[in-house]
Amino acid sequence: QVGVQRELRMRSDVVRTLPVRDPFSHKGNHGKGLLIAGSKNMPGAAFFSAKAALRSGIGLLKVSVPEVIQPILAAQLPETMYLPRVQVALDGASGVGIGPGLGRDAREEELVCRLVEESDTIPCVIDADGLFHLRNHLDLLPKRHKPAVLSPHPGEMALLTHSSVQDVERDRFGISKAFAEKYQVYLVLKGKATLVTAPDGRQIVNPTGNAAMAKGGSGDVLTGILLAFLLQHEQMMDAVSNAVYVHGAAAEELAAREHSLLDVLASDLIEAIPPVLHQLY
Ligand code: NPW
Ligand code: AMP
Ligand code: MG
Repeated sequence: QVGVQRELRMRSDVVRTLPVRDPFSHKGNHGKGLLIAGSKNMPGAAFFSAKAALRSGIGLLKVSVPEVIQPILAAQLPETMYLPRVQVALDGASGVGIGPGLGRDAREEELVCRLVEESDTIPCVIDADGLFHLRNHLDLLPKRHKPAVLSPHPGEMALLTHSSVQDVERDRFGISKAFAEKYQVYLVLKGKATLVTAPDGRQIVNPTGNAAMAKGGSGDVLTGILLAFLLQHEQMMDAVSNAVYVHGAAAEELAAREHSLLDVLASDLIEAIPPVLHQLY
């Protein structure tokens, strides 16, 4: 078909494009991430995204959560800094992740829109409830200088396109391309063979992953890897494709060793990032 640019992400593409750490670098060189995630009933989502970002090389991370869950998270994850949700501001961040476990309280809608506007020139990943709050404000996306990255599962994609999950699954390539071009975003349509589409319509199919990932929290892990990789790669398409590849490879790594497809937890996926990266470097 004329004009169709689709490729399968190969292991060699990932190996060739993973970031190289300068021996003289310091933490400030590897991204200052701000993650707006978690709520009273979903502290875990914030934990998964934050820990995955740290395991994926991010230099500094601030997590903005409601004050009520801050002590629980701080006890579990002392490597990050915490910012009360009410005071959230970009404040020198070089990349933002918005949405995992945020909840659907209407008060968060304004916050999501403000951050999408204010993070105009830096990478911004929007997932989960961030997508829910943005669903009626998609016109903010093409105004950004730096394209945003959206990572919907098919249910969220149906919400964004006012269609059904069946419609999305029937034409993953076409629906992704139309959306990414219209809103000028990198679209990560999750599922078996996650499909990444660039704002120019170029598409990359991810070969890694398995059904062990069909469990709560898996997507939240990907948000963290995406944020970390966007702050360390030169090219956004490489960052996004490599994040999706490593996320799926973590599940394969677990299934190939001591796990079955039933017993893998989101926390296990995070702990499988190190062996996957070790093999790729
Ligand atoms: P059904 O009915 O299940 O078949 P929602 P969510 C549909 C946080 N989490 N993959 C699905 O259809 C997230 O970060 C916190 C997935 C249903 O109608 C979010 O902030 C956790 N869904 C929040 O929870 C662990 C598919 O979409 C709808 C689908 C809600 O996120 C869990 C589900 O979407 C979770 O990550 C597909 N392939 N196809 C924690 N421990 O803190 C169709 N659907 O309502 O946005 O729910 O994804 O769980
Ligand atoms: P979420 O629904 O946001 O938690 O995201 C689920 C994650 O797990 C996405 O990255 C999906 O691509 C992945 N996933 C879920 N089920 C499967 C499956 N059957 N095969 C491969 N990947 C899957
Ligand atoms: Mg999700």
